[in-house]
Amino acid sequence: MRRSWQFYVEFAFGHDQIRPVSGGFTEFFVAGHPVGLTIVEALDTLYVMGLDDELAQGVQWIEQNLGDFDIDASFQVFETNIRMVGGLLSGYHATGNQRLLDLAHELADRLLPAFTSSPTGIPYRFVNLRTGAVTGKVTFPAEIGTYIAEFGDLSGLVADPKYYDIAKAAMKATYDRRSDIGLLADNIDVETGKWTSRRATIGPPSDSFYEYLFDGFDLFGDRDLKTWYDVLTAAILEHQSDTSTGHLWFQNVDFRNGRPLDTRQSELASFYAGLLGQSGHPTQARAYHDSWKLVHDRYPLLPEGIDYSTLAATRRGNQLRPEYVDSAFILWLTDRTDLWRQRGLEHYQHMKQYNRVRYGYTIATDVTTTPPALGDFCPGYWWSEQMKYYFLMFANSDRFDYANNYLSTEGNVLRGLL
Ligand code: DMJ
Repeated sequence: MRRSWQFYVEFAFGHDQIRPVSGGFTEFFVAGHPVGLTIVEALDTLYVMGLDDELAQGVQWIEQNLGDFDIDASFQVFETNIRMVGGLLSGYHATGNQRLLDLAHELADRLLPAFTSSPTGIPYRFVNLRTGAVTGKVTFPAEIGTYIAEFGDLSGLVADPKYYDIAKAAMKATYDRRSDIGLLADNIDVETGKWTSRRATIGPPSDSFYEYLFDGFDLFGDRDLKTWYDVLTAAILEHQSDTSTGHLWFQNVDFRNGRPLDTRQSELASFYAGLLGQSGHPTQARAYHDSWKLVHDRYPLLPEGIDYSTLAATRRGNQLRPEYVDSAFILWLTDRTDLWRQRGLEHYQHMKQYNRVRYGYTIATDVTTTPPALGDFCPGYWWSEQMKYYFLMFANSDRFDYANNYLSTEGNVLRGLL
């Protein structure tokens, strides 16, 4: 982490992401409008690791350069929330620096038109941070329902319930449109509230909708969210579980009748093992993580997508993804079985062996070759997610409450920093 940070500072400081092979950089939200994404993502990871000089350097850059978010450009509401609002909030929890909270507050305010200008309460996908103009009227469950952790935390910190309420209303508007068998489809029109697809999936673009129903209950004790989570999860377990290969997978089905559609599974869906474990389904959690372990045994790095009937890679790259070790970390926190640390260690060792390049860690473009072919890009979440999970599993950190904590979908610690 320290080595990668130093290269980021040397070659890309203030830009959203480093290109760790060439020493270049790239922006995540809008070309020409860097917002220091890597710095914001890294703050609480630097804190738990005790990298206090690097943390101070990052906070100083924010104080000196992130004056406000008065930017005349369209930002993706979901990504801005989980990465920037969440990163600033976890940075605030780590440091107590009021400027970080003020920036999170201001940015959340600039996202609000996505919700308030929607006739259904389901947010538009993009908002111009200066003008509040919205675009993107077909959206997805994850982009509708991944706000309650950050917005709820903000509501508590600034004593204004409106952020929590607006996030919960968007989730309810989606939950209320579940099918008769209790499933959600994965595309919906913001303005009409009508589904524009029939596919139910636990992977993207639905994944973190389910995560934040449970998380909203976990963080705020909201029983409505727990009921909605339980109803949708019961339907998923009934209609989407597929053990025909001898291993547990979650098939994509028609949300109206449960008819199987295909056996494709995104790597991002591996997060679901952790969610099942957290929410009282340990048997399925173990079985689903075991299924992904089979994939991990076959490829040096997990492919972005597989067909689980054959384990063939349907998408050959790997965007330096954290989900497998995210689940291992959550499951280890849940039951402290050492198996999960072994899986985390193996994931880490493979990353060190295959993804490490001159100026940090990079994505792979093809995991089916030996060694994997690499790209030239380190995503922001790498700084917030897997580096924190690996570290916390082995560090016995005195800056993290292992018994009472909350990590967001982006790995931002919103409860449990000591
Ligand atoms: C992260 O930005 C978050 O975990 C999000 O919920 C989806 N996945 C990416 C990383 O793969």
